Amino acid sequence: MMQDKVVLTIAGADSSGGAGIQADLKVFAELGCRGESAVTALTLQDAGHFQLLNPLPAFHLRCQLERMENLQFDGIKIGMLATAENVEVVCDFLQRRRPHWVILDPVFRSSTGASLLDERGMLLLSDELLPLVDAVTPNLDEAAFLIGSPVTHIEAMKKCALMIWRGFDKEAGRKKFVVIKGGHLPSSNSPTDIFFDGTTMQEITRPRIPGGPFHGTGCRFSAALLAQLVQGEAPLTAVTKAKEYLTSTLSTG
Ligand code: PXL
Repeated sequence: MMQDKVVLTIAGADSSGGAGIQADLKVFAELGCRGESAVTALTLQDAGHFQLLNPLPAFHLRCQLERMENLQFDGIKIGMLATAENVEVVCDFLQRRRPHWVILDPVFRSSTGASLLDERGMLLLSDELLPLVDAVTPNLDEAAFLIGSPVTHIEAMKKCALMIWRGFDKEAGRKKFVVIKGGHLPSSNSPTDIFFDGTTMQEITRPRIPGGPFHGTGCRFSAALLAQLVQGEAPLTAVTKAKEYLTSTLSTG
């Protein structure tokens, strides 16, 4: 397969392979992109258990990114950052180099409840990093943190999408958008995600994939979304195609 688009993931390494860097690189390859990576932290985990988190020193992350000065990226995906210092490094990097698409998956906790970003990091991500990116893909808890109030139903998700969108720096030539993932909405067999790009507010409802919850779903969704965007899909189509990709890979294992 031709892999002419080059994408970078900045994220944690997952020893179980289901989330983080390992998952992102698999998705990029499956969807026809060449993936590069910069590691922010090492994790030790296996099915359902999060055992250890070792953030990398920010200097190490900075060096990894500096080594990529000569590569041309079509897109960047930002996942788990672990520390405020790593958030600062990524902000610096984006001030100097920003490809057409930068997606932020604001990872705060693992599905098993472990903290994946320190408190100052969460604030910095919200205040400094989020305005710079082109798209953000929070789940309900992450969305609630970003706006400072609970998000528990569809109308609240729409209001939240609008508030988050208003927090983006508006930049000529960039079509920024928000996707709020409703997978944790109570008792829904067909969860709804909300898409908002400043003009279109769209509900996207799909049947829940049987057999879940699945580890690393959020990582794989945002990686697939980036792959679609850099290959020229419009944002809303990219979101629906990324969801279809997830459904097909999760249901086939
Ligand atoms: O899904 C959140 C996530 C992101 N990145 C890494 C992870 C996890 C969850 O465990 O380990 C590296």
